[in-house]
Amino acid sequence: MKTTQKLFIGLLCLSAAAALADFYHIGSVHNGVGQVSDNTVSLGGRDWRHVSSGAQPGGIGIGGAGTIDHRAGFLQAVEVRRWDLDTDGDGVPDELDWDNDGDGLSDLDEITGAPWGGIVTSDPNNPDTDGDGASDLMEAIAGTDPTNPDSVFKIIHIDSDGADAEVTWTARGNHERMYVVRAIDNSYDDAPHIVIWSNTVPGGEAPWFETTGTIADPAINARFFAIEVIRP
Ligand SMILES: [Ca+2]
Ligand SMILES: [Ca+2]
Ligand SMILES: [Ca+2]
Ligand SMILES: [Ca+2]
Repeated sequence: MKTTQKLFIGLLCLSAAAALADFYHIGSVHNGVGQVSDNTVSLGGRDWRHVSSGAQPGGIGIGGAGTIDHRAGFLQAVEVRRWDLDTDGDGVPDELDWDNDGDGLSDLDEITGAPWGGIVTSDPNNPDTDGDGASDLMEAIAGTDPTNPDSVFKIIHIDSDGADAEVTWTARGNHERMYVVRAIDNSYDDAPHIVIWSNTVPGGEAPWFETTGTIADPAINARFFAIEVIRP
């Protein structure tokens, strides 16, 4: 937790410097603990407000070389031009929102790309960075690329293979995800809920291990299929 807080503080310090350079949307990454001041400050013909963090490490510490480091209070000096910006419209301004776009992934996870092992990063102000219909959180769970609209979890083929029905979907190989294939006989009255197969899928190449999964369903009735992906 301390590591996370320190990272936020570093970002806010950068934001304070950026404010002097006529920066509009600053400090949009926050730990969600602080508060916005009621006091407005006019600077350069614009209004700014202070944002504080309630979870910063406080007090005075001793540095590695025996120097004294002040750790408390400096965040009070951060001034924010767009204190009222609320990307996802949930009533919590971005400065205090741990998840600006409301996609279920924290701002920190999105700007570091931690859910994807740092291979790519997603946009903390866009719930579906690549616009493929799968939210950034869904792509994190499925292990697909949030910046590539061609990389998305879906059924791509249902066909007959002799007497069997063959179902194929886009999968993450290397046994990194669990897939559950569900089916139900020809009916519009219920969602597919009968589990007919579940396992991991091998194959693919690093870093994405993109491949396909295929199962053959020997049932003789017409069926609807659904695939579920589980991130261990
Ligand atoms: Ca988010
Ligand atoms: Ca996002
Ligand atoms: Ca997407
Ligand atoms: Ca994608």
